[in-house]
Amino acid sequence: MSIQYSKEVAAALKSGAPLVALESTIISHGLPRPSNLSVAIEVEEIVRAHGAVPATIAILDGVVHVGLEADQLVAIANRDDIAKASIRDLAMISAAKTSAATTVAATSHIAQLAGISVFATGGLGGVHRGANESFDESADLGALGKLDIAIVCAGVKSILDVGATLERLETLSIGLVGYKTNAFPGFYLTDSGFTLEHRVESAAQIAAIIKARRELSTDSTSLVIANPVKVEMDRTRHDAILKSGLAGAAAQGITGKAVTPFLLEHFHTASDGESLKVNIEIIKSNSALAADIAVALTK
Ligand code: PSU
Ligand code: MN
Repeated sequence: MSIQYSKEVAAALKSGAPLVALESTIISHGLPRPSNLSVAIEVEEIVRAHGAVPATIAILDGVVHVGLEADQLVAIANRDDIAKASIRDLAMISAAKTSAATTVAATSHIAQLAGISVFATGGLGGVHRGANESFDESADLGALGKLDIAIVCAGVKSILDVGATLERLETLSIGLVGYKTNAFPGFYLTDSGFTLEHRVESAAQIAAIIKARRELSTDSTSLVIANPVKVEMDRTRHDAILKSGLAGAAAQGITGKAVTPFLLEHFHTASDGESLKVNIEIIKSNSALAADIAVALTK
């Protein structure tokens, strides 16, 4: 696989400057236009303001990019031919010289290849409701069970089966800590109702955990840092929209990789942008914390 680094990322890799990987599925399939582009740009700025270098990852015309130049970020946000790629799709997209945004799984895979160890996203993929029948479990979990990345997220989306996802994280030996919280966040909600065993208060503490993982060789799987959003969605509204979204997906026969984008879009439309506002806050806050962790790791 040919990998191309942006000028900024290439320089950072050379000098050992702190780097933060960013995914592109959120840009192409998770946020509506035109806010997707402005958020992508703003998130990169936040990472820089916190002293790290952003590496947004995507495939354009068969080339795997680690770090996007300005026009490439525009392409990912606005082009209509951007597929959604998980790890298993990478080779096909690359060989066919087509384009794709990368999920948490695919972004983690490429970040590890590039030697980047900290990643910021919105919410992880997980076990879907009804997975006992559909077997729909995101490839994000399997990927985090075999790659070493420290990923900052706001938990998993409430559209998923949160309890089952937590069980799978445990089975796969994926590390899990709450940032200034004892409650596993539910993406749009600050508390999913599930309690966390480990809580940390600072980026320095997270960096110490990452170093201890290396020393103890428990770094053959990933570390999830759950960072709850400060202002959550209205709960009653959230629950109603979730219900109508799940019913809509079932009625329209939405399955496979289309499920997550469908439900996110439903939330954004049905909440008149309230969920979008929360979603954007989540990505910004996670990027800032990821940058702080990357910087702390260099100390
Ligand atoms: N969280 C968001 N927005 C997103 C996603 C997660 O807030 O768009 C994306 C991520 O790229 C994640 C993917 O890896 O959804 C999971 O998709 P699936 O459930 O099909 O594995
Ligand atoms: Mn799925």
